Amino acid sequence: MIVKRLLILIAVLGLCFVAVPRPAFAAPAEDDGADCPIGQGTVTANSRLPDPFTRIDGTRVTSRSDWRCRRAEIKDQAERYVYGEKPARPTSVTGTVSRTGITVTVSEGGRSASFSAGVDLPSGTGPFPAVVVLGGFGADTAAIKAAGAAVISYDPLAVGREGTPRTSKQGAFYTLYGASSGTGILLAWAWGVSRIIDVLEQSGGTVLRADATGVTGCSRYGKGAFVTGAFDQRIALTMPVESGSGGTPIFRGIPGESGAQPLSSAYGEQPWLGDAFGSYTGNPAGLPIDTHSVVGMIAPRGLFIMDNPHIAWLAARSSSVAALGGAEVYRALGAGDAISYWSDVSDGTHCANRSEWRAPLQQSIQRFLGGTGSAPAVFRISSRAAGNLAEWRTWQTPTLTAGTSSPSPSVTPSASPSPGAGG
Ligand code: MCU
Repeated sequence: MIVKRLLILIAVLGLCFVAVPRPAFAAPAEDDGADCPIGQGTVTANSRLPDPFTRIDGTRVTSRSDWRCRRAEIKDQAERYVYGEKPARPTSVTGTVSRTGITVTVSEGGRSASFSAGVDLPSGTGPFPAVVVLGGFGADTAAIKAAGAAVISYDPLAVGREGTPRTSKQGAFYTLYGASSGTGILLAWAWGVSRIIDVLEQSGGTVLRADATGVTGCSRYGKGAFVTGAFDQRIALTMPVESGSGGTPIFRGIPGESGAQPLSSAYGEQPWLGDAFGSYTGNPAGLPIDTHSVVGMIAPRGLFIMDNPHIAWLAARSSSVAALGGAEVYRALGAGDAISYWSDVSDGTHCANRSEWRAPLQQSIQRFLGGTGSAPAVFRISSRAAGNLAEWRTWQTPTLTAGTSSPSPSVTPSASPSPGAGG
C-alpha cells in the first residue's frame, strides 16, 4: 500500500516536471562567469576573425564546461575594447511589477535614478514569460503576444540618451556612473534591462516570470537588443532585428561591404559604442574579438538574428558572417539548433512588419521562453547579402568533450590586463 502511494507520488511529481517546463537556456545569474580568471596576453593584429576557442594565454578550450570561463574573457574584452564596462547590479534596486507596468529605482554611492516600462499581457492566465521590446518600433508585438509572451515596452533613451556628446552622457545609467563614463549607451540600455529583470526577480513572479525573459528591437534598438542578450545570461532569447553597424555585423567586414555604415559613422552618429572603440574605427583588425564572439557570448541561449539585405547601410552580409561564426560556438556546445538567422525577406522597408519572420519568431518564443515545441533552427541567408565564413577564419571548430574542464589556464586572477593586452 505504502509502496503504491509512493509510486503514485513519484508519478505525480514527474508529471509536474513535464507539465511545467522550465526554459533550459537561461542561467540564474546575470554574469555567470564573474568568478573566472582572465588570462594575460598581447593582441596581435588579425585581419580575420579571432578564434573564439583560443584563450588569451594561447591555450584552446577542450570541453564544453571550459566555455563558461572562456566566455568571461570575451566579455571582458568586449567591454574593454567595444562597449565599455557594464557595472554589476547596483547596491539597491527596487521597483514594482503590475499588469500594466514596471517601475525601477536604482541607487549606488548616494546617487539614485528611476525609470519605468509598460507591460502588455497576452490572453490567458499568468504568470507569463515576457519579451522586452527596446524602442517603440520594428517588433511584431502582436506575434509576441499571440505566442503567449507579455510585451515589456522599454524606452532605452531614459537610461542612455542619444544626442549627447561623449563627455556629457545622460540618462539613468549616467546619473549613477557619471556623465563621462566611457560606457556607450548600448551597454547602458542593456544595464537597464538587467535592472528590470532584477525587479521581476524580486516581484515573486506572480505576473511575469523572471526566468523566461526575451529581448528584441530593430535598428539602433536591434544593436541594443544584441548587446543586452550578450551581457545578461538570465535572458533566454535574444532577437536583434536589422541592427546594422555597431550591432551584429562583424566589424572587420564593414569596411569591405559596399554601402555599409562605416565604423567611424556608427561610432560618431551616437555614443552607442564605448569610448574605447574610437581607437579601432579605422583598425578593426586590432580588436581581439569581433561580433561572432559576442554571438558566442549568447550561446547556448536562444538567438534569432533578423536582417534586411535590401539596404546596404545595414551591412547584412557582415551580419551573416557573425551569425555563421557564432554558430560554430553553438555547434561546439551541442546547441546548434538554438541559433537562427534570416535575411531572406521580400519587403525592403527598414523595420517593416514581416510575415516571413512570424513563424520562426513565435517558435523561438515558445521554445526558449515557454519551454514547448522545437527551435526554428533555420539559416535563411539572402543571396543579396551572403557572407562566406571560410574567407574569414583560419581556425577550425573543436570537438569539445561534454564533461569536465580541461586543466585551467595559467592565469593571473582578475585585475585584468591593461588596454592593449588580450588574445
Ligand atoms: C541601423 O540602425 C541605425 C543606423 O545605424 C543609423 O545610421 C541610422 O541613422 O538609423 C538606424 C536606425 O536606428 O533607424 C531607425
